[in-house]
Amino acid sequence: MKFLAPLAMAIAFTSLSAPAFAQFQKPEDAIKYRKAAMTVMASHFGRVGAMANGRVPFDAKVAADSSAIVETMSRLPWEAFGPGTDKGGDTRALPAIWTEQAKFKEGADKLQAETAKLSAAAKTGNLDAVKTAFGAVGQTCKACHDAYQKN
Ligand code: ASC
Repeated sequence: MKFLAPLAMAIAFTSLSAPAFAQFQKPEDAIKYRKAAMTVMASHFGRVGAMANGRVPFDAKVAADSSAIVETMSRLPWEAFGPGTDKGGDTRALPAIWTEQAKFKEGADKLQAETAKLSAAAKTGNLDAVKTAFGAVGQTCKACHDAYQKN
């Protein structure tokens, strides 16, 4: 099996050095990918929200695990907004994403910063800290959705 190693390395290197969006064969694949990341993020954010809003009892481990998933997911959607992925699938992404790339990236960066704070807060096991960080993440979600997502 040793002879496979150079091949595996070549494949790994090629995929790492290619532009990030090149991994998607067609726009529909990118659209599905970014929506899947958003779906997982929203599901786990919702679990934290249920605790932050007192709808379910606070469970520090569930909050920490879900917040860590939210943080990880918040890094994923962006490479799937590459050129040409504004259409070609079922998407509510607005054209402004591609005409305001710097501003869109600011929003993406802000989300990642705020979800990192949520994850850090959840690790402390302090519900008040989770509530504060949850609110900040929610506002960040909303600001971008208001600007860049069709209702
Ligand atoms: C969620 C979710 C969003 C955000 C947003 C916050 O749980 O799915 O899109 O929070 O509603 O305002």
